[in-house]
Amino acid sequence: MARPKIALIGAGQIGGTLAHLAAMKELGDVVLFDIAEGTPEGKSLDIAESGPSEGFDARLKGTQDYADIAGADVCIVTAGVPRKPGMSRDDLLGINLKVMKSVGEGIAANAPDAFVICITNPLDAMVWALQKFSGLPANKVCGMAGVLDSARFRHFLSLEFDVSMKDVTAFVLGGHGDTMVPSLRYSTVAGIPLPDLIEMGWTTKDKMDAIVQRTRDGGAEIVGLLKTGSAYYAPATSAIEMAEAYLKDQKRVLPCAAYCDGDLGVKDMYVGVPTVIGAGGIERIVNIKLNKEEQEMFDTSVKAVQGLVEACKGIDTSLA
Ligand code: A3D
Repeated sequence: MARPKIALIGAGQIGGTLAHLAAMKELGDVVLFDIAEGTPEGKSLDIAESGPSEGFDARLKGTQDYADIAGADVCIVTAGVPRKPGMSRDDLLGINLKVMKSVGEGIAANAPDAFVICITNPLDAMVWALQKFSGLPANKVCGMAGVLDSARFRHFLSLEFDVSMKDVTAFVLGGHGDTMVPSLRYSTVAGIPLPDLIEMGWTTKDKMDAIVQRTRDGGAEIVGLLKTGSAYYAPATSAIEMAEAYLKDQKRVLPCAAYCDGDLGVKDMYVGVPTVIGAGGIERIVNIKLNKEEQEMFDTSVKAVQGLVEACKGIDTSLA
């Protein structure tokens, strides 16, 4: 059986890291696409030359031609511009919307059967636009954010409790922005929910609130440290987790920006919700029950995403 084909649209910081991870994990052959001449070719060759030492079998190709992504099984989209210090994700809207149009058309023409994972910010609005521009089925187009936000939350929790992060599960819902909803009730250490751990004296509500806020600010913390560009190791790793779930039909339960058509009360929008990812793409949305406080936070987050979607419709009338 031929190896799967993974197309990476955007060969910048995240794109290059995705290519390296996909090759090292032997998920398939990799095509790196970018408009910047030489960048995808150079990164592909560099990564391919790490193969003999690492011992992986994967072909890598860099290109400026969409024809090279033909028949891709997975497309991961990072094309666009990232944040600089002082910028919010939403400041990227106008520039990245135009990029989504060309990427959507390129995927539709060359890889219409692919599972598409968007990473470009502002995430929830960009994945919505990408699905509209590409016309691919909504269950085959999703956005990576929840896996990353949950990973950040899990990392901070594992430090707070001094336990392995393997035993920490966490859920972050809503839009990928300042209004995201890290859920204490649905986050656990070995199955013990965080509110119980507060009662057991393992931590305090104040410390949990601080960790929730640090999770919300997780992207900005890294932008502030790097000064040029935004996070890329953890974002790439998170998207690879989703791609692997699809390629290996793992039926992983992962939070991601999925198309909601009435799910969790959200209509015709992409927003972060728990999903099941397998060979069918987004096979299911897990319609969890939110309590009053969580619902209010989720509604605020959905409203923020709705504002960005309306802004997209204002910029590109074909989306209205
Ligand atoms: P960067 O290193 O600048 O790479 C972006 C690449 O896109 C560059 O190589 C550009 O040449 C290329 N590009 C620009 N326009 C096009 C086009 N029309 N077609 C093809 N390629 C194009 O950025 P990065 O890799 O650090 O980040 C990529 C995106 O991911 C940004 O929008 C970030 O804001 C976003 N991001 C999202 C998350 C989430 O959790 C959702 C996390 C981190 C970054």
